[in-house]
Amino acid sequence: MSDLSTHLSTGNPAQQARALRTALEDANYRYYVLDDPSIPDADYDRLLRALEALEAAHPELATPDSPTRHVGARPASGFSEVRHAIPMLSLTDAFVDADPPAGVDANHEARDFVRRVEQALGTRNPEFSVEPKFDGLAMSLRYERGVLVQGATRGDGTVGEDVTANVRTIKAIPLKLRGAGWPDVLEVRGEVFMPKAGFAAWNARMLREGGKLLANPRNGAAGSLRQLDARVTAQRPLAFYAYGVYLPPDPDAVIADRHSAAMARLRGWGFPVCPENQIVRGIDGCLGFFRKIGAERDALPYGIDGVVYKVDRYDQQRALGFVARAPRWAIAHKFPAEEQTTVVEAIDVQIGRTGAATPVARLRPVQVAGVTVTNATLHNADQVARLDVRVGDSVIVRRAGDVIPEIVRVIPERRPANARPWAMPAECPVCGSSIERTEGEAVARCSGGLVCAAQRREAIRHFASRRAMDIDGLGERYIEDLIAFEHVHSLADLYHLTVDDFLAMKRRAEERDGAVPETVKAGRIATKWAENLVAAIDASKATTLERFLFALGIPEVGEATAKTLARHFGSLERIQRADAAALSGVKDVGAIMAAHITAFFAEPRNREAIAALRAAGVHWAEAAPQRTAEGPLAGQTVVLTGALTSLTRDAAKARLEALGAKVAGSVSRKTSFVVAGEAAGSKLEKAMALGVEVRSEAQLLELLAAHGG
Ligand code: D41
Repeated sequence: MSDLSTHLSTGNPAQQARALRTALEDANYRYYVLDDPSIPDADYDRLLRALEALEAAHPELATPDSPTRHVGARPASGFSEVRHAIPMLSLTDAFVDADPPAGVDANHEARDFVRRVEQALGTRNPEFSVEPKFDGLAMSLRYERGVLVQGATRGDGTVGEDVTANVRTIKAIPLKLRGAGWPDVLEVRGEVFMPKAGFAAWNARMLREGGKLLANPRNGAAGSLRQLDARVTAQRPLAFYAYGVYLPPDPDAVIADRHSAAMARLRGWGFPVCPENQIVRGIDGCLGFFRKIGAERDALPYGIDGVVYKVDRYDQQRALGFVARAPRWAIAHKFPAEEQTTVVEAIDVQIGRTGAATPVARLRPVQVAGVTVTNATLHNADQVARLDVRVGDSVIVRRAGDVIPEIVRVIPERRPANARPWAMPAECPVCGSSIERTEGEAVARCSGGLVCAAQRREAIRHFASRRAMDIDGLGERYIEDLIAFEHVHSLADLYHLTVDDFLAMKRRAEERDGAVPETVKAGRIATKWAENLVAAIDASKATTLERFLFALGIPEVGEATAKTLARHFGSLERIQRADAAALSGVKDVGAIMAAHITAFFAEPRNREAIAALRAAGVHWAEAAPQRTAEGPLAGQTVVLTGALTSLTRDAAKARLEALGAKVAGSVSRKTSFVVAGEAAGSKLEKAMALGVEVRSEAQLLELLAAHGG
């Protein structure tokens, strides 16, 4: 902070203004270009306000390149046209062929591009600069004697719109160049975009304040730049990456002998350049980058719709030249579309473990992002009503990363005349019990409980699963067959299964699936298998209260809650006796969860099931109640997602819990932060959508180290 006070108080006003500007420019450079912030945001704001005050008191000190200009100028009456000194070219697309002819690879368009380049240059495996293709708005920035004088949209490539006032508000764009050696006139081309986190935060704020939501980050960027009042643009979280440079008026003048070296010089002058950019050789290098970025796509902080391959050497670019308005030396290799249209053939209801009735759209099979999609979840009846999806509708389906396919919207023009609105059936399609919906809850549930075969199957499957009772070797397939052939009707039945039961089940399953000849050897192997299973079931009887609680499958009670309840109450009897008020007093247990827990234990069939399990020998050590979590991270809820590289997920969980943090399986508004490992998917998306803080594996390790964990 001594630095800050020095800027504020030393020298005459002109010297003070210069010192403040330098400090602010350095802070912007460290933040946006080096991705290595040097001062806290609060200090930055203080410096900025000091400079604003100084410029207001001494208008003669204000300059067009002052960092205070990042906050926006007065409204303009419209945008004037700008003729680009050097035309802005377009990029040819190469698509992934979802259905290539026999013997042809899906990436044949990209291969053809590289082959043409190699033929024209007479070289094999030339060097390519490869870059993500940002989904934003192309921009041309003109600098004269190192000062930003104009920002223009691409328009038709020849004439664009003058959006200088808006561009000045983007802090990632330097108003003044750093360093030395830049030419008198410089045009930098790049993409203005809205990072995913900024988009999510913006929409979260709009939801709170009742403002207008942005449809997606791309529209967010385009709409923000089209604001007539730059003060509005200044509020929007926009960013910029440079991807091209020209020295007007000569289209062939260069600042280096190759594209990558030119980008490195731009970086030194203060322009953000994407850190993912790489140099590769030939088609194998290009496709390697395409696959790498494709795998990292969901975890990248900005939206991309493909990658761009550019011949790196400028002499080779010149030799290749142009076709129409597009360079022959570059191509955009686009990711397969994440959205497709198809038809809803039926809407079924699936019954889950807790009876939750989930509508599922059965779709005419369609390829989306390289995978055949036949089902899309509709979540609940409200979602069906919101979308107004009907059987027979044409719909747009979306599949992003490893996320479950979803219906984005209906195409109303293609609705058949006889399509009727969908309603949740009154009766369970599996057991015929009534489907009921509690006030204030989005889900409807089959009231059949364990009478319902679907709920029974899911409940037993859940009970035996690894994170619950962990019955080794008793996979889903066997459980289905045990239920189908009526060896198991209840949870406790699992503990009465004999070797003969398993052998009988196996025989019937083999008959059903087409008989396998019975040999003496196969018979011995089968007996050993059945003995192992019976032993595994026996071993699972010794468990813990938290596992048992989780295994019971109480609605809303996940692993983390089961653990909290077990710790808090110490015994099953105390949990059973707790009323809704006592339960709601437990950390992270809300009113709805408390109601589910009391309702579960109030149900005689559930109490009988528990008694039967204990009678069969299921047991655990009970403990004294432990009312509060302790440790430096007490009260924090953390979600781990994606692959961690330096430690296993279980190890990370154990270390966090040792420090008092709770590790939960799903993201909610109550999540303190999400740790995103490699290829993090839907949980990361959800965190960003909810505005929950996201930390990297490196930050997690720092946190653990800081607390000696
Ligand atoms: O990320 C992008 N959207 C991107 C766009 C990129 N990384 N590189 C690009 N390179 C060019 C050339 C090769 C013509 C300088 C581009 C674009 N053009 C472009 N964006 C919109 C139209 C053209």
